[in-house]
Amino acid sequence: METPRLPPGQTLTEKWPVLYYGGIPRIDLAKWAFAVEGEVESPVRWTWDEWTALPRKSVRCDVHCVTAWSRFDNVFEGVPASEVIARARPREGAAFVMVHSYGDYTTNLRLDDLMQDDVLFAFTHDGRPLTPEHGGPCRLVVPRLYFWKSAKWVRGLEFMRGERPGFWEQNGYHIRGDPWKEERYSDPW
Ligand SMILES: Nc1nc2c(c(=O)[nH]1)N[C@H]1C(S)=C(S)[C@@H](COP(=O)(O)O)O[C@H]1N2
Ligand SMILES: [Mo]
Repeated sequence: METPRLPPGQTLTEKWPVLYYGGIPRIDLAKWAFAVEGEVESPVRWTWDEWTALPRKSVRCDVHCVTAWSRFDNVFEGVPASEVIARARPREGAAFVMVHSYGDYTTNLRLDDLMQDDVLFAFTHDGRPLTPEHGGPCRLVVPRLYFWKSAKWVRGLEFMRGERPGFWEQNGYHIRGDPWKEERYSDPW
C-alpha cells in the first residue's frame, strides 16, 4: 500500500489559516534577542543582526494543525535548529526543550524532535517574509509534529533534563503531538 500523505483525521486546505492565542506581540527589532539557556555548556544570546547572519537553509514541508487542517508544500527558509544546538552545546542529560515566545507562549519539545533536519527558525514562507500574524519576524517550524509546536515570535530555548508542559500542553493538548499517531489531546498534565 502507498503511504498516505494526509495524516488520519486531517482535511486538506489551500489557504493558510491564522491561529494564535492572545494578541500579536509588538516586536522592536532593535531590542529583539534570541537566548539559549538552561542545560547547555554555552548559553548564547543573539541580537537580530547576529541571528540573521547565521547559516540558513530552506525546507519544503506539509503543515498539520490539531484543529484538523493540513496544508501541503510550504517552503520555509531560516536558521536550522541544528546550528543553534551546535553552538549552545546541550549538557549531558539534557533531553527536553522549552520554546519561549514573545507574548509568553511556550511549547515543549523532546530534544530529539528539535534535532530533526527539517526543523528551522523561519524568516520566510513561500519566498516572502513571514507576516506578523504568521509569526514574523521569526518562528519555529517543526514539520513532523502538530503545528502548535511551531512557536511563532520566538525569543529563546530553555534546555531541560525533565519534561515540562508548555502552554497548550498544560491545557489539554498532547505532550508530544505526532500527527501520524493522532496525538491530539490528553488528560491534564
Ligand atoms: N507564539 C505563539 N505561537 C503559536 C501559537 C500561539 O498562540 N502563539 N499558536 C500555535 C498554533 S495552535 C498553531 S495551529 C500555529 C498556527 O500558525 P499559523 O497561524 O501561521 O497558521 O501556530 C502555533 N504557534
Ligand atoms: Mo493549532
